[in-house]
Amino acid sequence: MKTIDLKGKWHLRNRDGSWDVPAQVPGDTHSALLAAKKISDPYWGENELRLQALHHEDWIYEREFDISLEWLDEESIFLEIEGLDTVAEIFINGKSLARTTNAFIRHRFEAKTFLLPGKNVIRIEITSPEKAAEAEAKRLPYPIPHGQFPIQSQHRNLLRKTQCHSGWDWGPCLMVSGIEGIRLGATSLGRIESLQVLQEHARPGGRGPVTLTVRCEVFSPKGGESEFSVDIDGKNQTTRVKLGPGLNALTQRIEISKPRLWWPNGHGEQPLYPLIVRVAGDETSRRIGLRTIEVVNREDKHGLSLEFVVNGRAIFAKGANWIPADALPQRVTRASLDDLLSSAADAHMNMLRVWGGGRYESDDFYDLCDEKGLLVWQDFMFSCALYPATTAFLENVRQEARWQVQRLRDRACLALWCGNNENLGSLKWYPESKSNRDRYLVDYDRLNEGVLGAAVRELDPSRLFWPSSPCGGTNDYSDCWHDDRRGDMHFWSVWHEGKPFEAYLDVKPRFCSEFGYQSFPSLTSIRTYAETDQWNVSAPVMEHHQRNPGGNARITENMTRYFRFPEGFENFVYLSQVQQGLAIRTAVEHFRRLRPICMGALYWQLNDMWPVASWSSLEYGGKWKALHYMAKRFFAPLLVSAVRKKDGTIEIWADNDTVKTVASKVRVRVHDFAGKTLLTLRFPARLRAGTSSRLRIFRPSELLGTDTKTDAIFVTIDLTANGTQIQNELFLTEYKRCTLLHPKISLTIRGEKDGSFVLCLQTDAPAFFVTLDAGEIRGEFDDNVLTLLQREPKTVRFIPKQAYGLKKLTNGNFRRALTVHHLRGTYT
Ligand code: BMA
Repeated sequence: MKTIDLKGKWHLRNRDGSWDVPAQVPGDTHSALLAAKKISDPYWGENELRLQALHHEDWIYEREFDISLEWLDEESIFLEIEGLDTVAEIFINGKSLARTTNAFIRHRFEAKTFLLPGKNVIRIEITSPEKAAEAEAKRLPYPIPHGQFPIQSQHRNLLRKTQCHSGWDWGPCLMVSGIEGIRLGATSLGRIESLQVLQEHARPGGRGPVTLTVRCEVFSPKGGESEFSVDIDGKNQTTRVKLGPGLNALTQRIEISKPRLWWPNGHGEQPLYPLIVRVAGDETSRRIGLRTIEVVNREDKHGLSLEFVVNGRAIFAKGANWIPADALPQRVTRASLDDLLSSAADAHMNMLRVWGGGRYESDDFYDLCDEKGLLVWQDFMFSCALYPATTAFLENVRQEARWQVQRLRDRACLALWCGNNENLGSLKWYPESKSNRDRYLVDYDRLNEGVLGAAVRELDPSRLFWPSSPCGGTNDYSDCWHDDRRGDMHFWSVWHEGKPFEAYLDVKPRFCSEFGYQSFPSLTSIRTYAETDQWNVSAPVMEHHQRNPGGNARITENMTRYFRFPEGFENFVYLSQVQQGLAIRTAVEHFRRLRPICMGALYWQLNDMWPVASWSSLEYGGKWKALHYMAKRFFAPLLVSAVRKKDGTIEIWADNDTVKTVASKVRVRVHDFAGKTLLTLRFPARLRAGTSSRLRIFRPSELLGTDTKTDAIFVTIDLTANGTQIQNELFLTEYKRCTLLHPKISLTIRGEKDGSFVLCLQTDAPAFFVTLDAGEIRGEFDDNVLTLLQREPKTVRFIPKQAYGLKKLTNGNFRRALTVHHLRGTYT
């Protein structure tokens, strides 16, 4: 097959021609206007508000291309276009070729009769998304409501585009339009339309061979004969096939006798076998990870389980929710995705949920998840809204679902399909659906089971279609937001209902797919959107970069619950991150202790799409917040934790998420705030693989004696195994009640040959949440947010990200950029 790639330079203009700028494809309208200096940075200050008028513009993309006479001899010439966002009409040489209404479909349109030898012009007219959505709303027989966020474009649920472009409680309202991929193909014999690679494991998780069934659909304009070859694992298998006009289904089976299995991060390696299929002069490739994956969804004495089993091994899912990496799609690169996903893997995550208000991610994203062992919980792109069930809408979604399932089903990382985010629960949000639940529930079911579920059952039957997140299981239409017994749970009582962190301990989710707590991004990030005169939590720009109404007040109020109020903006920002980390640590440690009742903890949310106060652990640009450093510890394969129960007893727990039994030594120490160790207890602990175990229960008097108060001490727990030590700590009352000494922290820095810096930290009094920040210098510490004790120096390493435009980083400029914060430093 011959192809002409039409990516590259295009022209973009609005309908009246008042804007006419060069544009990139792949790319988006706003990025093109920004590059041409026609608009100001949408992320700075309150600029976003001034850009809302753009949403009423229609956009016209145009470019020229050449077609040779030889091309026109081919039987079929087609235009392939992907990620055309959203309501558009495509013209070639002034004649209308097609109309599209879905950004999530790859289209192929026959175009031969539109083309001329020599110069041709392609023009794509995109209707203003806001106007298109309004027009759809007018056509509806009854209103279909959707969630409202502070800055919101209306009726986004009527358009098949990234739902959060219309504004979210962490995202700007930038209704971008654009194109992701576009090319022409020409063939006389045929082209590959779809591929599916099924795996049969002789012994799941065992050493037996794996048989692959390669199914290929080939479209041939008029039929003919071809070779059909499959290459994998050094083998080639070729047959001769006859193609009839139209779609042809071809199959080959091929055996891999000594398979190397693909495992989620932390459980083993991620070997990927390149597979190449060639037929009818066309070629396509995949990288196949050999593994079985099941979702166990069983009634048991606790309710209904939700557990991922890979190669026969139950996996505790550790991870977070993923949102689009940038509000301006053009800015997302493979490198920026790699950076975010590497950070996820470094924090021992093994699963990400591609959340339904975003987009089906790019091939780069799934390639990287395959490589890093990050399982993907894949939502269909429907979120926090009701959706129409008109014939046209359902047909549009049917094509989308079929395309996306076919596109992603061979991915090793793909773990499950989920119908939507919170749509079931949202039936209870709107007056319309509260007063006529039947009508909206029927619509919901037509779309969800009738279209999405049906597509999965037909095209990817081995994977579970999970109806919604959260959900109590197939055929359960109840609102299970507060039900911790069944399926997956979104537990939001701590953030959205303002309950204390301890409320996490009151639930026993089977799988917690959302729970979150907000913080501010670092000063480095704040500097990219606010002048220093705005560096105040209730200044207009700081409020603008907070999309959850009441969010800044909640962060502030909670600080008064646990901490002495921090002085100054810098301390406030730092403490907001510590607070967020503590909230999520409380939840995750608890969920891991609940194993095997609970088998997954995906916090809300991994990343940000612009610089903003949010629930993310990685701020926009990828810098780690305190939470991400804490996640690296609370998601680590070995975890030791302590918890104070309501009756005052103190429990010590360990979770072994490795595949081997671990012999460990545990040391529990009680210290006063001057740093004196009042008590030391040591005991061995055998930790069975894949289990969580309670190692000890202490009555308060056993640790405190009879006259020590809870505000006079803190507890450290060290667990030593396989030559390494992990540490955790427990306060027995709120931090604000404890009289902390002012520690003097000293720091030495040594530059290493490999460009990293080794830092050694020492203190003269206990210091808590000691957090290093390298400011503008991109990179991460291998450990951070530390507890420091006298005579127990800690060494950490800073690894700069050379790939991110770093010039010369010396000891001197590293030291100058470095700041150190700790809890006692936040007040005088
Ligand atoms: C959820 C998500 C998002 C939202 C987040 C924070 O439940 O599904 O829609 O952004 O909470 O409120």
